Amino acid sequence: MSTLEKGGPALPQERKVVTSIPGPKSLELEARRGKAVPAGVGASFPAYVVAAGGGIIKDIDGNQIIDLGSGIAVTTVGNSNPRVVQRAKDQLDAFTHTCAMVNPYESYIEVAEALNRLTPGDHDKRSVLLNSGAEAVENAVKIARSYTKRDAVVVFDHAYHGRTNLTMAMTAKAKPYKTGFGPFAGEVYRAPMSYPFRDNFAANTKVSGEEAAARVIAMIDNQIGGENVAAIVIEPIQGEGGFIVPAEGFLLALVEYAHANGIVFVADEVQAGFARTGKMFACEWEGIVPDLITTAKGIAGGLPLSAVTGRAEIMDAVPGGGLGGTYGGNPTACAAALGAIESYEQDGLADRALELGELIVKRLEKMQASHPELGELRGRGAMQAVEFVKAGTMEPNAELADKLAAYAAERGVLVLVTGTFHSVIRFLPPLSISDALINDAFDVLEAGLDEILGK
Ligand code: PLZ
Repeated sequence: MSTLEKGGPALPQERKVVTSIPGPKSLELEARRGKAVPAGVGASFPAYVVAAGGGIIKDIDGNQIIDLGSGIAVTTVGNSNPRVVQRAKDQLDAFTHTCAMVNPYESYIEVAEALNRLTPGDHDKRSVLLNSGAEAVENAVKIARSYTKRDAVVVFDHAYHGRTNLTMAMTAKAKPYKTGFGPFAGEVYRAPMSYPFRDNFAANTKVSGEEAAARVIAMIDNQIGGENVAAIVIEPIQGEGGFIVPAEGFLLALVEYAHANGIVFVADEVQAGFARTGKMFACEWEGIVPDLITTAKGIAGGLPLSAVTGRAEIMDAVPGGGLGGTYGGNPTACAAALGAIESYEQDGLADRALELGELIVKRLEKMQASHPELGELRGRGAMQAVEFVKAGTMEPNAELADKLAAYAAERGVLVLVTGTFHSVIRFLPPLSISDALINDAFDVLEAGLDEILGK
């Protein structure tokens, strides 16, 4: 058992199903939740948690569930990672809050320094700390607008950037994120994404990264004018959109266009960042150096923290007092982040992400060999997904994704369904999970697929 698995609640690293899932105690809590919490707050796997660590989530009924979601890509270093917990506990004993905008403290600077060091590019950088991914994206746009003195923001099909008013406008999918919540912030323009599976299937040819970028550039030139664009904001691998990995060269061509036109290039690494893809940041796979990078989720091992990191001259364009917030860079979240970053760097987590990715892909390829409904396998490292289609077509198969996720849930395996067409199952295990648990989970998924589709 590795140090990471031993961390936190030291749960036995095995799947155990002792009741139906959700069990009776979880169902009781679900009923209570329905009377206390608004219907708009969903819960896709309503087994109520009492402990989690390694690759296991233990629920209130005593079931032990294999975690292939990491709380949506957050507990990358493992739940209750010992380095995170120790530092957070020490901080809680020292002080809980002063407000970094009133009485600052060293850990805020340490986190900023670590982000400046770890993000791509060796130019002079600054980082501002915030609370959520959406808040980081909002601030990146504020900073880009302040620096460029321009308004327009370019985002992409299938993008997800958050649930605040500006980030809703930037997010692509109407239901459940936008419908009924308008009017949305203005000056947000959507460009076509490079989506190799669908681009190439439809055209029955290969749309290169450069060609896909040319579609975007034509759209910007024709509909906005490059000189009016403050920022191009893109997830280097789209998360909620379905783990869409753009064609090689797409991101680089956009960075070059941005720089030729005085546009700030923003990489939203909220979901793909922090060793998840086998490199500290997903941008590194494409050899690009963004001007600004937004991070959150994996940054602090489960505590709420986010950041915008970027070129000093851009970040410093906002006058004093223009950035901040009561809780931004909360001391306990900063302490946790320092523990998480230590774990990424000292526990070889990027390499572990690659190993896990290889294992997952091997298992998925085996399933794909007998089931053409697995339209495409894609991702990098421990950020992998399968897009389900009706066999031999590119018609999304949301029903199959849902059925398989439900089959897995009943047997104690948590997977998350995602994608614009709700037809993608994504695999985001904590990097503290064992190979044995991955194999056990995929045995369940394989049997599920055979049962649902007929072998
Ligand atoms: N940018 C790339 O993935 C959050 C949201 C799930 P917050 N993704 C999970 C849901 O249904 O709310 C996300 C992301 C990318 C920004 C965000 C927003 O991060 O911390 O949820 O605000």
